[in-house]
Amino acid sequence: MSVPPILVSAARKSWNWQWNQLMNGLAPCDKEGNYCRPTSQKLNAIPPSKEEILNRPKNLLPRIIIGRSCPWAHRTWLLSKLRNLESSLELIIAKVNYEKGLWEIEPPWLGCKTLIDLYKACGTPPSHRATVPALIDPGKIANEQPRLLGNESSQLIEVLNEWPSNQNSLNLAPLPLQGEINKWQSLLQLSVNDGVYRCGFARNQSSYNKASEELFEALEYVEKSLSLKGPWLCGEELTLADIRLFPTLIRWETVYEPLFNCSQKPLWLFPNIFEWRKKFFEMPKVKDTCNSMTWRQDYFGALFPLRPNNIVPLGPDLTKIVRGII
Ligand SMILES: N[C@@H](CCC(=O)N[C@@H](CS)C(=O)NCC(=O)O)C(=O)O
Repeated sequence: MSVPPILVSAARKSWNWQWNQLMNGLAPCDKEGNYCRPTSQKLNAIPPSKEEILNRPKNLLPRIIIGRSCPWAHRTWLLSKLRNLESSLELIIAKVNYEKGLWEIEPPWLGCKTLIDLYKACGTPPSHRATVPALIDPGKIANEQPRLLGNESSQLIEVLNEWPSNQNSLNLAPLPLQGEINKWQSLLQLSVNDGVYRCGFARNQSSYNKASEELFEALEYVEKSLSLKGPWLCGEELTLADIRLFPTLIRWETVYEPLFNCSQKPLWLFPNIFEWRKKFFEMPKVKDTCNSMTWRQDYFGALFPLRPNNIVPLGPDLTKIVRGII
Protein backbone atom coordinates (compact mmCIF):
# COMPACT_ATOMS: atom_id res chain seq x y z
CA MET A 1 0.00 0.00 0.00
CA SER A 2 1.46 3.34 -0.97
CA VAL A 3 1.84 6.16 1.58
CA PRO A 4 -0.93 8.79 1.24
CA PRO A 5 0.41 12.04 -0.35
CA ILE A 6 -0.69 14.10 2.65
CA LEU A 7 1.51 12.01 4.92
CA VAL A 8 4.47 12.31 2.56
CA SER A 9 4.10 16.06 2.46
CA ALA A 10 3.76 16.33 6.28
CA ALA A 11 6.77 14.05 6.81
CA ARG A 12 8.84 16.14 4.39
CA LYS A 13 7.97 19.38 6.17
CA SER A 14 8.64 17.96 9.59
CA TRP A 15 11.90 16.30 8.51
CA ASN A 16 13.06 19.50 6.86
CA TRP A 17 12.38 21.48 10.02
CA GLN A 18 14.25 18.96 12.20
CA TRP A 19 17.10 18.79 9.70
CA ASN A 20 17.56 22.56 9.83
CA GLN A 21 17.61 22.48 13.65
CA LEU A 22 20.34 19.84 13.63
CA MET A 23 22.29 21.69 10.95
CA ASN A 24 22.13 24.94 12.96
CA GLY A 25 24.19 23.19 15.62
CA LEU A 26 26.52 21.43 13.21
CA ALA A 27 27.13 23.99 10.52
CA PRO A 28 26.01 27.61 10.94
CA CYS A 29 24.90 29.46 7.81
CA ASP A 30 24.07 32.97 6.62
CA LYS A 31 20.56 34.02 5.64
CA GLU A 32 21.01 32.69 2.09
CA GLY A 33 21.91 29.25 3.43
CA ASN A 34 25.67 29.40 2.68
CA TYR A 35 27.77 27.54 5.24
CA CYS A 36 29.86 29.91 7.41
CA ARG A 37 32.80 28.21 9.10
CA PRO A 38 33.17 29.51 12.67
CA THR A 39 36.40 31.48 12.87
CA SER A 40 39.15 30.20 15.14
CA GLN A 41 40.62 32.71 17.52
CA LYS A 42 44.21 33.43 16.51
CA LEU A 43 46.59 32.71 19.35
CA ASN A 44 49.78 34.59 19.84
CA ALA A 45 51.58 32.33 22.31
CA ILE A 46 55.29 32.10 21.58
CA PRO A 47 56.62 28.54 21.25
CA PRO A 48 59.65 27.55 23.35
CA SER A 49 63.01 28.27 21.74
CA LYS A 50 64.70 25.71 19.46
CA GLU A 51 67.46 25.00 22.02
CA GLU A 52 64.93 24.50 24.77
CA ILE A 53 62.85 22.05 22.72
CA LEU A 54 65.88 19.99 21.71
CA ASN A 55 66.95 19.77 25.35
CA ARG A 56 63.58 18.85 26.81
CA PRO A 57 62.98 15.30 28.11
CA LYS A 58 60.52 13.36 25.95
CA ASN A 59 57.66 13.61 28.47
CA LEU A 60 57.84 17.43 28.44
CA LEU A 61 57.94 17.84 24.69
CA PRO A 62 55.11 19.85 23.13
CA ARG A 63 52.32 17.74 21.62
CA ILE A 64 50.44 18.16 18.37
CA ILE A 65 46.94 16.81 18.82
CA ILE A 66 45.30 15.58 15.68
CA GLY A 67 42.34 13.48 14.56
CA ARG A 68 42.91 11.04 11.69
CA SER A 69 39.91 12.14 9.68
CA CYS A 70 40.35 15.92 10.06
CA PRO A 71 41.87 17.48 6.91
CA TRP A 72 43.08 20.54 8.85
CA ALA A 73 44.91 18.32 11.33
CA HIS A 74 46.23 16.21 8.47
CA ARG A 75 48.29 19.19 7.28
CA THR A 76 50.17 19.34 10.57
CA TRP A 77 50.66 15.57 10.67
CA LEU A 78 52.20 15.71 7.19
CA LEU A 79 54.59 18.43 8.31
CA SER A 80 55.70 16.45 11.32
CA LYS A 81 56.31 13.35 9.15
CA LEU A 82 57.96 15.06 6.18
CA ARG A 83 60.23 17.17 8.39
CA ASN A 84 61.12 14.26 10.72
CA LEU A 85 59.89 16.01 13.84
CA GLU A 86 59.36 12.77 15.80
CA SER A 87 62.22 13.57 18.17
CA SER A 88 61.09 17.11 19.00
CA LEU A 89 57.31 16.96 18.80
CA GLU A 90 55.05 14.27 20.23
CA LEU A 91 51.85 13.26 18.46
CA ILE A 92 48.51 12.53 20.10
CA ILE A 93 45.80 11.01 17.93
CA ALA A 94 42.40 11.95 19.36
CA LYS A 95 39.33 9.87 18.50
CA VAL A 96 35.85 11.13 17.67
CA ASN A 97 33.07 10.11 20.02
CA TYR A 98 30.12 10.21 17.59
CA GLU A 99 27.46 10.06 20.32
CA LYS A 100 28.83 12.95 22.35
CA GLY A 101 30.30 14.88 19.43
CA LEU A 102 33.72 15.42 21.01
CA TRP A 103 37.35 14.41 20.70
CA GLU A 104 38.61 11.84 23.22
CA ILE A 105 42.20 11.33 24.31
CA GLU A 106 43.26 7.79 25.13
CA PRO A 107 45.39 7.29 27.21
CA PRO A 108 44.60 10.58 28.99
CA TRP A 109 47.30 13.25 28.85
CA LEU A 110 47.91 15.71 31.71
CA GLY A 111 44.93 14.08 33.41
CA CYS A 112 42.60 15.00 30.53
CA LYS A 113 40.43 12.45 28.74
CA THR A 114 38.92 14.85 26.23
CA LEU A 115 40.18 17.68 24.08
CA ILE A 116 37.79 20.14 25.69
CA ASP A 117 39.27 19.29 29.13
CA LEU A 118 42.75 19.83 27.75
CA TYR A 119 41.75 23.23 26.38
CA LYS A 120 40.31 24.09 29.81
CA ALA A 121 43.51 22.92 31.52
CA CYS A 122 45.37 25.41 29.30
CA GLY A 123 43.12 28.17 30.63
CA THR A 124 41.44 28.89 27.29
CA PRO A 125 38.16 30.84 27.58
CA PRO A 126 34.98 28.70 27.60
CA SER A 127 33.86 30.29 24.30
CA HIS A 128 36.85 28.72 22.54
CA ARG A 129 35.96 25.73 20.29
CA ALA A 130 38.04 22.68 21.14
CA THR A 131 39.28 21.74 17.68
CA VAL A 132 42.10 19.69 16.22
CA PRO A 133 44.82 20.36 15.35
CA ALA A 134 46.07 21.88 18.59
CA LEU A 135 49.68 22.49 19.57
CA ILE A 136 50.16 22.30 23.33
CA ASP A 137 53.22 22.94 25.44
CA PRO A 138 53.09 21.08 28.78
CA GLY A 139 55.73 23.48 30.21
CA LYS A 140 59.39 22.95 31.01
CA ILE A 141 58.80 21.49 34.46
CA ALA A 142 56.22 18.93 35.56
CA ASN A 143 52.88 20.35 36.83
CA GLU A 144 53.33 23.74 35.16
CA GLN A 145 50.11 25.05 33.56
CA PRO A 146 50.12 23.82 29.94
CA ARG A 147 49.77 26.40 27.16
CA LEU A 148 47.79 26.18 23.95
CA LEU A 149 50.30 27.49 21.41
CA GLY A 150 47.96 27.44 18.45
CA ASN A 151 44.97 25.71 16.89
CA GLU A 152 44.71 27.21 13.42
CA SER A 153 46.21 24.80 10.90
CA SER A 154 47.29 27.44 8.38
CA GLN A 155 49.33 29.13 11.07
CA LEU A 156 50.49 25.89 12.70
CA ILE A 157 52.09 24.49 9.56
CA GLU A 158 54.18 27.67 9.34
CA VAL A 159 55.24 27.17 12.96
CA LEU A 160 56.03 23.48 12.30
CA ASN A 161 57.99 24.39 9.18
CA GLU A 162 60.43 26.14 11.53
CA TRP A 163 60.21 23.59 14.32
CA PRO A 164 63.62 22.22 15.30
CA SER A 165 64.57 18.70 14.37
CA ASN A 166 67.78 16.85 15.06
CA GLN A 167 67.85 15.66 11.47
CA ASN A 168 68.30 17.70 8.31
CA SER A 169 64.85 18.93 7.56
CA LEU A 170 63.10 20.28 4.51
CA ASN A 171 62.12 23.93 4.30
CA LEU A 172 58.67 23.97 2.74
CA ALA A 173 58.41 27.75 2.52
CA PRO A 174 61.67 29.03 1.02
CA LEU A 175 61.82 32.83 0.96
CA PRO A 176 61.60 33.28 -2.85
CA LEU A 177 58.39 31.20 -2.97
CA GLN A 178 56.60 32.74 0.00
CA GLY A 179 54.55 35.20 -2.10
CA GLU A 180 53.33 32.42 -4.36
CA ILE A 181 52.56 30.11 -1.42
CA ASN A 182 50.42 32.87 0.12
CA LYS A 183 48.57 33.38 -3.17
CA TRP A 184 47.70 29.68 -3.28
CA GLN A 185 46.56 29.85 0.34
CA SER A 186 44.09 32.67 -0.42
CA LEU A 187 42.68 30.81 -3.41
CA LEU A 188 42.53 27.32 -1.94
CA GLN A 189 41.39 27.98 1.62
CA LEU A 190 37.98 29.39 0.75
CA SER A 191 37.16 27.75 -2.57
CA VAL A 192 38.63 24.29 -2.09
CA ASN A 193 39.54 23.45 1.52
CA ASP A 194 36.46 25.12 2.91
CA GLY A 195 34.69 24.82 -0.46
CA VAL A 196 33.99 21.10 -0.03
CA TYR A 197 32.36 21.87 3.33
CA ARG A 198 30.36 24.70 1.74
CA CYS A 199 29.01 22.13 -0.75
CA GLY A 200 28.27 19.54 1.92
CA PHE A 201 26.71 21.90 4.44
CA ALA A 202 24.74 24.05 1.96
CA ARG A 203 21.16 24.46 3.13
CA ASN A 204 19.53 24.86 -0.26
CA GLN A 205 20.08 24.32 -3.97
CA SER A 206 21.37 27.80 -4.72
CA SER A 207 23.94 27.83 -1.87
CA TYR A 208 25.10 24.39 -3.01
CA ASN A 209 25.34 25.47 -6.68
CA LYS A 210 27.36 28.54 -5.72
CA ALA A 211 29.84 26.53 -3.62
CA SER A 212 30.15 23.81 -6.25
CA GLU A 213 30.77 26.30 -9.09
CA GLU A 214 33.49 28.05 -7.07
CA LEU A 215 35.07 24.76 -6.06
CA PHE A 216 35.31 23.42 -9.61
CA GLU A 217 36.44 26.75 -11.01
CA ALA A 218 39.32 26.69 -8.52
CA LEU A 219 40.15 23.09 -9.49
CA GLU A 220 40.23 24.09 -13.18
CA TYR A 221 42.70 26.80 -12.21
CA VAL A 222 44.88 24.32 -10.28
CA GLU A 223 44.74 21.91 -13.23
CA LYS A 224 45.82 24.58 -15.70
CA SER A 225 48.56 25.82 -13.43
CA LEU A 226 49.97 22.32 -12.90
CA SER A 227 49.95 21.73 -16.66
CA LEU A 228 51.98 24.90 -17.23
CA LYS A 229 54.28 24.66 -14.26
CA GLY A 230 54.41 21.40 -12.31
CA PRO A 231 55.04 19.00 -10.85
CA TRP A 232 54.15 20.92 -7.64
CA LEU A 233 51.94 23.97 -7.20
CA CYS A 234 54.89 26.36 -7.02
CA GLY A 235 56.97 24.54 -9.67
CA GLU A 236 59.89 22.25 -8.94
CA GLU A 237 59.66 22.24 -5.14
CA LEU A 238 57.11 20.77 -2.81
CA THR A 239 55.86 23.63 -0.58
CA LEU A 240 53.27 24.46 2.07
CA ALA A 241 50.84 25.17 -0.80
CA ASP A 242 50.83 21.45 -1.72
CA ILE A 243 50.53 20.49 1.95
CA ARG A 244 47.40 22.63 2.26
CA LEU A 245 45.74 21.09 -0.79
CA PHE A 246 46.56 17.40 -0.38
CA PRO A 247 44.38 16.54 2.67
CA THR A 248 41.30 17.81 0.83
CA LEU A 249 41.98 16.08 -2.47
CA ILE A 250 43.01 12.74 -0.99
CA ARG A 251 39.60 12.50 0.75
CA TRP A 252 37.74 13.22 -2.51
CA GLU A 253 36.32 9.87 -3.67
CA THR A 254 36.05 8.51 -0.14
CA VAL A 255 34.15 11.34 1.49
CA TYR A 256 33.66 14.61 -0.36
CA GLU A 257 32.22 13.22 -3.58
CA PRO A 258 29.71 10.83 -1.95
CA LEU A 259 28.86 12.73 1.25
CA PHE A 260 29.37 16.40 0.36
CA ASN A 261 28.07 16.12 -3.24
CA CYS A 262 31.34 17.29 -4.80
CA SER A 263 30.34 15.52 -7.98
CA GLN A 264 30.15 18.18 -10.68
CA LYS A 265 33.13 16.57 -12.42
CA PRO A 266 35.05 13.46 -11.34
CA LEU A 267 38.58 14.09 -10.16
CA TRP A 268 40.10 11.70 -12.68
CA LEU A 269 39.02 14.15 -15.40
CA PHE A 270 41.67 16.53 -14.05
CA PRO A 271 44.71 14.54 -15.24
CA ASN A 272 47.37 16.88 -13.87
CA ILE A 273 45.73 17.05 -10.45
CA PHE A 274 45.37 13.28 -10.48
CA GLU A 275 49.06 12.83 -11.23
CA TRP A 276 50.03 15.43 -8.61
CA ARG A 277 47.98 13.61 -5.97
CA LYS A 278 49.53 10.23 -6.84
CA LYS A 279 53.02 11.69 -6.63
CA PHE A 280 52.27 13.22 -3.23
CA PHE A 281 50.62 10.05 -1.89
CA GLU A 282 53.61 7.96 -2.94
CA MET A 283 56.17 10.10 -1.13
CA PRO A 284 57.75 8.28 1.83
CA LYS A 285 55.67 8.40 5.05
CA VAL A 286 52.60 10.01 3.45
CA LYS A 287 50.59 6.75 3.26
CA ASP A 288 50.98 6.34 7.05
CA THR A 289 48.83 9.45 7.48
CA CYS A 290 46.03 8.24 5.19
CA ASN A 291 43.40 5.77 6.30
CA SER A 292 40.34 5.90 4.10
CA MET A 293 38.28 3.51 6.25
CA THR A 294 38.68 5.78 9.29
CA TRP A 295 37.75 8.79 7.16
CA ARG A 296 34.56 7.12 5.97
CA GLN A 297 33.64 5.97 9.47
CA ASP A 298 34.29 9.35 11.06
CA TYR A 299 32.60 11.51 8.45
CA PHE A 300 29.59 9.25 7.81
CA GLY A 301 29.37 8.42 11.53
CA ALA A 302 29.71 11.93 12.93
CA LEU A 303 27.78 13.92 10.33
CA PHE A 304 24.51 12.22 11.16
CA PRO A 305 22.23 14.94 9.68
CA LEU A 306 23.78 14.36 6.25
CA ARG A 307 23.35 10.58 6.35
CA PRO A 308 20.85 9.63 9.06
CA ASN A 309 20.75 5.93 8.14
CA ASN A 310 24.26 5.52 9.66
CA ILE A 311 25.41 3.40 6.74
CA VAL A 312 29.11 3.76 5.98
CA PRO A 313 29.64 3.02 2.28
CA LEU A 314 32.27 0.51 1.28
CA GLY A 315 34.86 1.29 -1.33
CA PRO A 316 38.27 0.38 -2.71
CA ASP A 317 41.37 1.32 -0.80
CA LEU A 318 43.29 4.47 -1.45
CA THR A 319 46.14 2.77 -3.26
CA LYS A 320 43.67 1.83 -6.00
CA ILE A 321 41.85 5.18 -5.94
CA VAL A 322 44.99 7.27 -6.43
CA ARG A 323 46.16 5.06 -9.28
CA GLY A 324 42.77 5.30 -10.97
CA ILE A 325 42.23 1.54 -10.95
CA ILE A 326 38.70 1.47 -9.60
N1 LIG B 1 40.41 26.53 11.75
C1 LIG B 1 40.72 25.28 12.15
C2 LIG B 1 39.56 24.34 11.86
C3 LIG B 1 39.77 23.03 12.55
C4 LIG B 1 38.46 22.22 12.62
O1 LIG B 1 37.37 22.68 12.22
N2 LIG B 1 38.61 21.00 13.16
C5 LIG B 1 37.44 20.16 13.35
C6 LIG B 1 37.71 18.72 12.87
S1 LIG B 1 37.87 18.62 11.13
C7 LIG B 1 37.12 20.05 14.83
O2 LIG B 1 37.98 19.74 15.62
N3 LIG B 1 35.86 20.28 15.19
C8 LIG B 1 35.38 20.13 16.54
C9 LIG B 1 34.38 21.20 16.91
O3 LIG B 1 34.11 22.09 16.12
O4 LIG B 1 33.86 21.10 18.03
C10 LIG B 1 42.00 24.86 11.43
O5 LIG B 1 42.15 25.06 10.22
O6 LIG B 1 42.87 24.36 12.12
